[in-house]
Amino acid sequence: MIGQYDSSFVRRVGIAARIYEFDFEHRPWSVFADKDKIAKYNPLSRVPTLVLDNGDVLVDSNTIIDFLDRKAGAEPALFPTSEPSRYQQMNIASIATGIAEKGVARFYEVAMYERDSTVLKQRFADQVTGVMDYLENACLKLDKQYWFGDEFGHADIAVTCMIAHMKASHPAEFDMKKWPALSALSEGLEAKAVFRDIYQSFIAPT
Ligand SMILES: N[C@@H](CCC(=O)N[C@@H](CS)C(=O)NCC(=O)O)C(=O)O
Repeated sequence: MIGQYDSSFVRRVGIAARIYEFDFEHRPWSVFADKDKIAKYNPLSRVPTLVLDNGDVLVDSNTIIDFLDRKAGAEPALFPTSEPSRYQQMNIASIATGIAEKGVARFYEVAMYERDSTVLKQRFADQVTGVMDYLENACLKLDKQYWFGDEFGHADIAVTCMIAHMKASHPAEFDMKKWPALSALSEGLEAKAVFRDIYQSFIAPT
C-alpha cells in the first residue's frame, strides 16, 4: 500500500487491513516528493494506492475498503451487512472522508496559492462546522458506544482518522471542545493499539 499514515484516507485503509489481519507492504511515499513514483501506479498521483499481488492497482480509500471487506467476508466486516444500518454508516464514513477531502484541498490552497480567497475560506469554515455539528448530533444519538455497536467499524475509523488529520492540518477550525461526544469517541479509539500502530504525525506537503 502506497501512502503516508498522516493521510486520513491511507490510515483508515491501514487500520482496516490490520484488523482483517491482511499482510501488506507499506510504501510511505509522499504525494509531492514522490509524485512520479506514485504516478507509475496511479495516474492520479494520489494515495492510498493499493498494488495487488497480480499487479492490478486499486485507487481511492472507498474502493480499497470495499475490496478488503469482500476479501475479509461477511463475518468480520466493519460495515453492517443489513439495511438501513449499512447505508447509514456508509454515509457517516462518506461525510467524514468528504470533509477530510475538503481539508486536503484547503490546505493546498492556503499553503500554495499566493493570495487566499475569502469566499473559499468562509465556505470551508462553514463546511467544517456543518459536518462536525452533524456528526456530533449523530454521535450523541448513538445507543451503543460506537456507530458499529459495541465494537468499532468503518464509520468510527473514518471519523477518528479525519479528526486526527484535520486537527493537525487545520488547528484554527478544529477546536474539539465544540464537539465533546466526537472528542470522547476519537480519543478512546486513538488509545487503541491498532490506531497507535497505524499512525504518522502530520507532515505538511512541500
Ligand atoms: N477520495 C480519495 C481522497 C484521497 C486524497 O485526497 N489523498 C491525498 C492525500 S491525503 C492526496 O493523494 N493528495 C494529492 C492530490 O490530490 O493531488 C480517497 O478516499 O482515497
